[in-house]
Amino acid sequence: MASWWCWGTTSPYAFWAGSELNEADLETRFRSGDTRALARAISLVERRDPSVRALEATLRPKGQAPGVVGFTGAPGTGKSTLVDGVVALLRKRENSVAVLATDPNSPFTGGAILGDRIRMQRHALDPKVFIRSMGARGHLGGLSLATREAIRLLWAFGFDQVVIETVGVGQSELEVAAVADTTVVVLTPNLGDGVQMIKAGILEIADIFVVNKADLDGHARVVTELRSMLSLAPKGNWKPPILATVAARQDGLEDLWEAVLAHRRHLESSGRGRQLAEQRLRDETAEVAAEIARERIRRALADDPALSARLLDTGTPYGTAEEILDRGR
Ligand SMILES: Nc1nc2c(ncn2[C@@H]2O[C@H](COP(=O)(O)OP(=O)(O)OP(=O)(O)O)[C@@H](O)[C@H]2O)c(=O)[nH]1
Ligand SMILES: [Mg+2]
Repeated sequence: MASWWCWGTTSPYAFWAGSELNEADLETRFRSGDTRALARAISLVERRDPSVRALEATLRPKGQAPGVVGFTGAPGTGKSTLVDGVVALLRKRENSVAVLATDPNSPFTGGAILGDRIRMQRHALDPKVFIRSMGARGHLGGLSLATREAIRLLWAFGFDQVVIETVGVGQSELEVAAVADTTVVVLTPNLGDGVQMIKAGILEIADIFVVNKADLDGHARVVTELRSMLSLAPKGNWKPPILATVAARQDGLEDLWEAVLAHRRHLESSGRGRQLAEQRLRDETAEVAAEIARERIRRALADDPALSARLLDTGTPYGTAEEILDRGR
């Protein structure tokens, strides 16, 4: 099937996603381990294409969920370089690994090549490594929902580990914390006025701090300031460790991964991991419900000019929304 034909037959995005698979093929090829089918499914999720709901029902994850670790921090702190090193380390340990580079301010990428993928180029030919960029500009809460669904697809596909890199702007740090089991906050010695520059909210989401670029001046100062700042934080069961790395030389990565594993053990033994997973499922269900409701209301207003006219006349969005939802499907 020529890809231009997809424009008229399936979702127009099928063309953009660079795939000429139909939905039945997609499922079969996904199951057979074809990474192009996985990439296509993630494109559907990224665009919030409703056809993915059917796919989700058939591609139920099995077995052990992959460990999900998220890296966040200001632009240029070395997140991609760290992730590249972590991928290399995991491959040495025979783990398969998927990397999602998420940017809430980018348009849908459709998997297009971003700088992050170039930085991780050395893994491009490894069939046990899957690297994918995701964006969600213009979609309300779209990125965390899309990322969660993408993680579920990666789970169904059989990946052992999922690593997420989020560009540290706006709400994205909080979004990564909402989907990852372990959140690594990456800082550097170039922190301007020091640790006070750290944005509000970031201390709370960090399970592990990495002060990268330990080869640069000012590194020790950042570590000391961070340590004293953390000593003031309320004591929880988990005390976030502060690690030094030189990602550019792959220094400190073994310790970083050991800290991730220690945090996972903590999640497991304290029962916190299970609580978080349950909470995430509840949140996700609420987000999906909102998405379905929005779609239904938009469709009802488009299909029913009388209702639309009444809404304009009465100016009662709340009542109109309830009326549409009460109608059922
Ligand atoms: N001196 C030094 N430079 C580093 C180190 N790690 C990374 N860099 C450099 O820092 C720059 C930014 O690295 P990236 O890995 O792209 O940083 P990032 O956080 O992914 O950047 P964004 O994705 O744009 O937010 C690159 O030029 C890296 O080579 C390090 O440990 N020391
Ligand atoms: Mg990056």
